[in-house]
Amino acid sequence: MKKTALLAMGLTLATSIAPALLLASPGHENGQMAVGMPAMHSQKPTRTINVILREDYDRDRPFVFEPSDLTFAKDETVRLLISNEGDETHEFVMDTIDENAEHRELMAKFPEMEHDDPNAVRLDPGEKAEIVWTFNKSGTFEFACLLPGHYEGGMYGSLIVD
Ligand SMILES: [Cu+2]
Repeated sequence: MKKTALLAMGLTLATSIAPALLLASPGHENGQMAVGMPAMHSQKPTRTINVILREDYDRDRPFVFEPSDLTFAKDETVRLLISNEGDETHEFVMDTIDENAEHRELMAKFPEMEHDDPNAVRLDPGEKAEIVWTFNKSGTFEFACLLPGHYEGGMYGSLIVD
């Protein structure tokens, strides 16, 4: 009887730990990144920011984010509603400037590479997605589209948390 109880306890522990391990992505404990973290369920966004991804071929650098810069207060939780209103596939990736540069180099070598990260979305024309995010670290970061040629074509902006 005692043995069965211990075994049952062992099973409960195992099942309660497994989902947490699955959720934690490698290198980002609890999803915490330099740029912040996915909002906890208990943290409701205080505002929605619409971010539009599109092209404007009248410009020298035709790949466009609207707005072109984002500013948040430290510890703010926001809902980013990201819409691709262009004719090409685009991405929205929030990270440090260095991480984005590294990631961009990788994507230039492996254009088929897809990210499955909470800080990024890739959208086909007409698609929308949302990211609910807590900016719990201050600093100067960047949002960018890392598809080959798009960053060089103007598709990045500064993301400031202070
Ligand atoms: Cu793009």
